[in-house]
Amino acid sequence: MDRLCFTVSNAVNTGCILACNPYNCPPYKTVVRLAHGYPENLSMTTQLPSLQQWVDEVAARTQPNQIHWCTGSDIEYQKLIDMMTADGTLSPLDQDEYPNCYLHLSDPSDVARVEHLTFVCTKEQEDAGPNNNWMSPADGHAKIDALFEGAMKGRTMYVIPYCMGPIHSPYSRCGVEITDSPYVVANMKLMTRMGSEALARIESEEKFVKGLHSTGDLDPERRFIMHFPHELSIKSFGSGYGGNALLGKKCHALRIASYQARTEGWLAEHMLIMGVENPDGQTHYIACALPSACGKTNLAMLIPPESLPGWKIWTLGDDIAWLHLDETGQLRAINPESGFFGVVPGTNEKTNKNAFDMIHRDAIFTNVGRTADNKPWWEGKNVGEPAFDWQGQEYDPENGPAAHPNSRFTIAATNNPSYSSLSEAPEGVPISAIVFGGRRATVTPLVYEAKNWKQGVMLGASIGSKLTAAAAGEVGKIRRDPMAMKPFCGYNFGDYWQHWLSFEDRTNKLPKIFGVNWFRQDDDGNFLWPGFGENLRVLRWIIDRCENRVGAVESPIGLLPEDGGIDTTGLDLSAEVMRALTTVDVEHWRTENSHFSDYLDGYGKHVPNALREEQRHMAAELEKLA
Ligand code: SAT
Ligand code: MN
Repeated sequence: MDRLCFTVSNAVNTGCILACNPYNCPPYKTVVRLAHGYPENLSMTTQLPSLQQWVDEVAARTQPNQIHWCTGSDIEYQKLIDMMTADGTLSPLDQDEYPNCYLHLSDPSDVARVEHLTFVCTKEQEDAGPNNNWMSPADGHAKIDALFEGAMKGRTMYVIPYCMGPIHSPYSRCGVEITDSPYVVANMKLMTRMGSEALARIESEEKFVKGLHSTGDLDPERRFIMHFPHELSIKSFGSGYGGNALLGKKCHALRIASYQARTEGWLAEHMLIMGVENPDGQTHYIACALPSACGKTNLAMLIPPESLPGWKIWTLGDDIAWLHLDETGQLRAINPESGFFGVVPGTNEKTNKNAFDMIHRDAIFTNVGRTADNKPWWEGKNVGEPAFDWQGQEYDPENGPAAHPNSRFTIAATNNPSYSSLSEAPEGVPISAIVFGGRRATVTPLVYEAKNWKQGVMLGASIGSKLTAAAAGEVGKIRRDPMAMKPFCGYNFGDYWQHWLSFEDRTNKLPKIFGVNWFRQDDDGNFLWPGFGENLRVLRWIIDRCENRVGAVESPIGLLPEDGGIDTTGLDLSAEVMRALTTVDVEHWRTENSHFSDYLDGYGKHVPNALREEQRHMAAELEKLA
């Protein structure tokens, strides 16, 4: 059972106790505001002087035609959609089969995150760490402020107050994004709790992350995404793409929040959150980190295969988790977002039926193709034929795929058939297991378990994965992506690993940590594991391990499934393949360990001793088997 109810101290949700909230936030001040809630609110202001002053300063610099304070109402959303439809920013799709769905085609140079143009601006470079591009705050401001001069002339400046996380959760944090893009406003409406209620909380707390965004002229030479963690501020110029422009998402909820989380004692992670309910009605909550475009959305919405009757999956989030210890020492998760910004290609009835059904209404599609009868089309849809590609040209396979590989859908989380109403629980859900994964053709087993928290932190820190189309760059190259946070940790990774390790000193109830890899391939490039719904078999093993129901085999990298430990009934998988998926290749792992050691060297004195000791211990254990 997964409803708005919870057990406070138990990692297993065994049923509904009471929909009470032990973490009640203090009541917010009631703010009387003339235009509060009006859809037409060009004159609306705030009673928070620091916010008003910032808005005035931005307006003076960017010189917009008008200022619109967003209420977050449905009427406001519809007006924006109508306006963008009229000016061609959006095209309505076939409203019979895709009611309330629209297509946006972006500038061809603006289709992914731009990591090389993304900076963390701290006083000392080593605070940002080798994992980030760095600029001093003074240089960062100077560089980007120059671009903002007069940038909103002739445009409307939108002020978007938003809350990341349930509006009354003490774990939530607020921000205000100023943007000149109505597309960003519409996406923020689907992805966050934005508008009047968020503004009321901001006015009460008097603390918020400041995010300033302009699409500028989309010139890649005049594009920067700057973060100022010490000032809790973000400035983004020259891109309209999700991860660069929806500032509540990667910029706030990961880069700035990871910095905030370190100082406040929690974790902001690139993780999905899902509930796995067994046939007895017990639900375990799992947080799983996978790099961008490695299937977090598919896993979070998994549909159990027929061979596992009675199991259910509940989705709380597909991208970001904020993890806190409660007063009993239990790790709890909230999803700061309230919508999905998912990869479209490959989504079909088989791979992700929930997503496939869900995106048939109320969705904004970005950079997919279209059929002749105006339905969205993408590679792997398995229905219809493309007539136009993602650049609006007549489809010609010579020009590449019809949908851009990083084309996306944006949709409110409540549209998901497997939506968990616990997504709104202020206290979040208790986490039974943390899972780290990557996209690796070799080396990493299908699943393995860390023997303890320290080994688990090393497991997460040593994740490597093939680059995907979610970031501009060399697709397919393996890179280290610790905790799937390489593009998103707002401070020095060495200090971040130390922060992770420190949780062990604060509680004895930490969840177990696991590694997964759905992407092992044979010499001919065929995937060894069927993936998708069948991944539930692996989750079941993980839960059985959490419940001490099954044994495991010791190895230098952690604990592996015993023969037959993962139920493969009904799968066409030979014992030999299963063994290949669940054994440690000592030579591969010696190389892997040595690469990881070199990688740690790059973080110098910031590498925690405990992490270095774990790495050396694994090397010694592997040596014994060599
Ligand atoms: O960065 S986005 O949020 O646009 C998508 C991703 O890469 O995870
Ligand atoms: Mn992501």
